[in-house]
Amino acid sequence: MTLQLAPLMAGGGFALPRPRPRGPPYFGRNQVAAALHQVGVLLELADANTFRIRSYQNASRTLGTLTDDLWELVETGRLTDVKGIGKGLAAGIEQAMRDGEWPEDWVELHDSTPPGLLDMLDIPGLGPKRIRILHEKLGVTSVADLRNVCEEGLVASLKGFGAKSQSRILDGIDLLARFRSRRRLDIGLMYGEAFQKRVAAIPGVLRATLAGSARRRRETIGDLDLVVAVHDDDHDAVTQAILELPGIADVKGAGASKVSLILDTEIFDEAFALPHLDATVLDAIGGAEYEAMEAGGTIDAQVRLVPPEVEPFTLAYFTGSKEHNIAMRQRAIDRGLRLNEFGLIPEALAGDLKGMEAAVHSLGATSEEDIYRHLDLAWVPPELREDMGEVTAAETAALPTLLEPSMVRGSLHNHTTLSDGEASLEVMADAAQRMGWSWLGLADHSPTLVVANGASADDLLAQGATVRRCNAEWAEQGVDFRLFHGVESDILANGRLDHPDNVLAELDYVVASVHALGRWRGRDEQTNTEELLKAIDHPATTVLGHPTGRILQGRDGYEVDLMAVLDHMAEHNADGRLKAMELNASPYRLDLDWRHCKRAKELGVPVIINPDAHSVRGLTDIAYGVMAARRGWLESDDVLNTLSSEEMSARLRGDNEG
Ligand code: DGT
Ligand code: CA
Ligand code: ZN
Repeated sequence: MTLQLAPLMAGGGFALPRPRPRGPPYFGRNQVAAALHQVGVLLELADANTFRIRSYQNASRTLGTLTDDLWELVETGRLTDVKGIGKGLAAGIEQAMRDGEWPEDWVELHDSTPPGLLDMLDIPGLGPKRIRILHEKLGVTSVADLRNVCEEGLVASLKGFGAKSQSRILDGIDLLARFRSRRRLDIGLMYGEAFQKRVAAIPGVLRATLAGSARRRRETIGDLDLVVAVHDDDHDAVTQAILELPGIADVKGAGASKVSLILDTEIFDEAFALPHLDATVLDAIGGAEYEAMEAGGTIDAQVRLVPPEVEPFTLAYFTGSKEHNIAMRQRAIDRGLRLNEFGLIPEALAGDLKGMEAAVHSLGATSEEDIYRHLDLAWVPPELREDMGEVTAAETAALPTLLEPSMVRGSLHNHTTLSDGEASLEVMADAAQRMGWSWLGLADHSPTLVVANGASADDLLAQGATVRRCNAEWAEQGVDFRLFHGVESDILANGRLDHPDNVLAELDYVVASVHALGRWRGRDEQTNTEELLKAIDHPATTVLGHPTGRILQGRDGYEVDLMAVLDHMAEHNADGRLKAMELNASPYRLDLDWRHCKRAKELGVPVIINPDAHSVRGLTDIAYGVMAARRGWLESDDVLNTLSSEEMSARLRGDNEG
């Protein structure tokens, strides 16, 4: 199935790009290529002459990879030298770039096409030709219509479609809805950091900082917020430079202090690529269709440009969360102050003044710390700004000293080629050492999980022999590194574990995980919770892996009372039996949710942040786990990852004897 990779696919909608506020040129090369592509698609929807469709498609493709400066070609009258651009197209392009207006027939084509058909273009696997057929034969005019006729089975009986493509269209509609709404943290941060770097490098920019949910490290991001400090004199030039950055797919608006943009993958220096994913995860989020969608994806970004003396207030405001802001504003009001994105202003001085005019009376701040200090508070790390008790903690010097990525010395749940990992034990161990870790736990899949190439007991025990040999070598060479040998044992019916007890007893630890999600998701919370408690009670169980099975933007977890599970684990730990809760660090999971991290901490249940790595690169997912842990208020002592190899070894041994 081919995917429609429209330049302005997700979030961008299917509309002709808007002109830049100042020109000429009013449009850049990418925007012209996008417009040509759109016209090609619209002509196809309208069942136009094939040659005409081709000419737009080819011109779009040529411009997409053109290395010459397009505007220079226009100005020197050499546009028709470009292969595939005839006189007619050249005239249209020139007019658009000079005057900021697309040719009338292009606009007319857009206006005459039902908007619902354009929406359908974003459904992965559905091209204009098939949309036209669906429209003509079944009268479909919207995505909702399309869902209905698919559910009624009408698409399956259409010539050239069939049951398979009908169910694929339904999957595509679901995928699109999820993809459009919010983006996972890893993707959002990739765009956000690339954009931040490009803006920070613009002459005249004093500081550019990512704010919003990206700065708070929420597990999904709605849109990016960038706060830019710039002197008034440089304001216009900086705005213009931002609009000309690579990767700006469209400009939704550019006002005095706010620029709204759509970013696409050209923002990245290198070709956009997703890391290797474990097959179950990839399947849950849409498989190859999802990968292609991500490669052609976009994200919205709001940029705020303010003078440096206002910037700390703007940064604090747009970092949010809204709930944290409300709590802060109330605290300011209690002190006769007005807090907003422009300043912290004594009400008595502000009077009827508004916005920046009132802000000239603001208390001074050179950083966020100053704002918090004015309100008798310690600075609150962005990850905690959710109105979950952080304001009170900041008042009473009770804020946690949050876990830092550099404190991590190892993790317990990682895969090798023994099951479905990409790298051998040796390569994974080497990568962990290069990350500065002192230990690494191997937990390959157990036999029941055939799809993940679960290893037999014999193979598992042979891996144990290799682990012991490696550990002996490192000890001899005085290398502070060791492997721990575990397994990711599938939780079977009735809370039993995969592998016989005598095999499990040979291991340093066991990560018990649910993988048979079909069974678990079809059941009630109480039954699931009871089975999970049984699995935890097994003497071999050390860690509960990805506790809810959720895949962000993919599928909900199974129903389970995690508070009860945490209570139960707390009892074990109080009795000296190590039962740790995994915080699965994969940005696709972040399971344990940060809200439950806070509860684990309160109960004294140790958390282990695990990348669930299936490759060397997968180990670096630990960073997302640390972000989630910070949102959950976790400190060094709350997680097992910060233990030395000696300490970790002792904890695991204690577990075996207990
Ligand atoms: P997102 O984009 O949905 O992932 O989440 P945020 O937190 O980035 O929210 P966004 O982009 O709507 O706005 C950025 C920040 O601006 C938000 O965290 C707090 C602040 N903000 C926006 N609207 C309001 C509001 O109506 N009241 C207050 N107090 N703050 C607001
Ligand atoms: Ca946002
Ligand atoms: Zn795993």
